[in-house]
Amino acid sequence: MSNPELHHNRSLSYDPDVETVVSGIMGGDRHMLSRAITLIESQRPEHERKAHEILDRCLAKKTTSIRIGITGSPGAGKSTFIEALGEEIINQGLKLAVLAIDPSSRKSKGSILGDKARMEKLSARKEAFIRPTASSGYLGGTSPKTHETILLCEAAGYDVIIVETVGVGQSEVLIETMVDFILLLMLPGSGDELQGIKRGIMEIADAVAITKTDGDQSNIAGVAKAEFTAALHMLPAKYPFWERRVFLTSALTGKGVREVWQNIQDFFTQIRSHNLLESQRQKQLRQLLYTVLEEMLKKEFFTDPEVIATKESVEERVLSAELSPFSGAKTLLNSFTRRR
Ligand SMILES: Nc1nc2c(ncn2[C@@H]2O[C@H](COP(=O)(O)OP(=O)(O)O)[C@@H](O)[C@H]2O)c(=O)[nH]1
Ligand SMILES: [Mg+2]
Repeated sequence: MSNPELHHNRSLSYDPDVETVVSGIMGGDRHMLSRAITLIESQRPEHERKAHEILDRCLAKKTTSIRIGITGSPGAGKSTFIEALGEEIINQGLKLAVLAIDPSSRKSKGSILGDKARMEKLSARKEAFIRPTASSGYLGGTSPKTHETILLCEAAGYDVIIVETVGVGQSEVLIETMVDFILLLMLPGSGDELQGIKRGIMEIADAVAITKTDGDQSNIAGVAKAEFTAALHMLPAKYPFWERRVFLTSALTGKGVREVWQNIQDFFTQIRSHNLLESQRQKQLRQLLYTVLEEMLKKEFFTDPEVIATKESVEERVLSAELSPFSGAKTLLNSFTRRR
């Protein structure tokens, strides 16, 4: 059983029922948790059905966790920082789940292994569950499936859940719908970027950590800190009770890591004392409901035989200006609803 691939194949042929998976998850069996996540990620309808049965059952166990999103450019040091932060967290006696989402993993499986290797020490701890996930085509890698995975991890008793995501374009808006605290990681030399694309991410960040401030980077790090602090002050406050701070950190030396964890804990103390955590979670669930509904509708629509049969001719008529895009869309929608 030394060959992991062999083990993998054998475990696939073993197909436990919903009951077994659910009680496994709730009993802290990480193999059952992994299996359920694989079902969630599967595109096969019978897997999806089973996954949702499992999820429904798991929701019965009302649990809350500290949900943290860690975002930043590729190479900013996210995985390495999570390894350091994770040590801090589990040393406090907490159970930690890390959902590491790497958009590049679509192309090469290597980067998934790379991330897991970067969190090698954490992977070895029984208090930590690390799940590298392919991004399945979503910007930044987060999808409704990530949210479902978070819910499963909560049922499995994880106290803290970290989602690692790449901050590109709209993805951070999605991450905001599933975590409570967003930590933005920036390289010390990246102050110039403040003018441009990072603004969107800055707006949703609850704290900023400047990474790799060890060795030669120490000098420019101080400048970067001042720049980021000033930039944060220009942005409208996310919460009236929360002042966003900038930390100088190094995952290599451990500098600033404890302070960041303290800051995150302070945030949760505050948001709980303002009774906002519960309402925030409800807002997130409502958003998830409609995001998933939209996806389901789209899928139903585009796989509908009537729509498929009509699509080409409608498209031709629109392209030859015989039909406006609006009338074309209406025609297609009618062919979809007529049969219902
Ligand atoms: N000097 C230094 N290098 C770091 C630090 N954190 C990460 N790195 C290096 O930066 C590279 C990218 O790190 P990684 O965690 O994979 O970044 P990610 O793509 O944001 O997850 C790796 O080669 C790390 O060894 C740090 O605190 N100090
Ligand atoms: Mg990474």
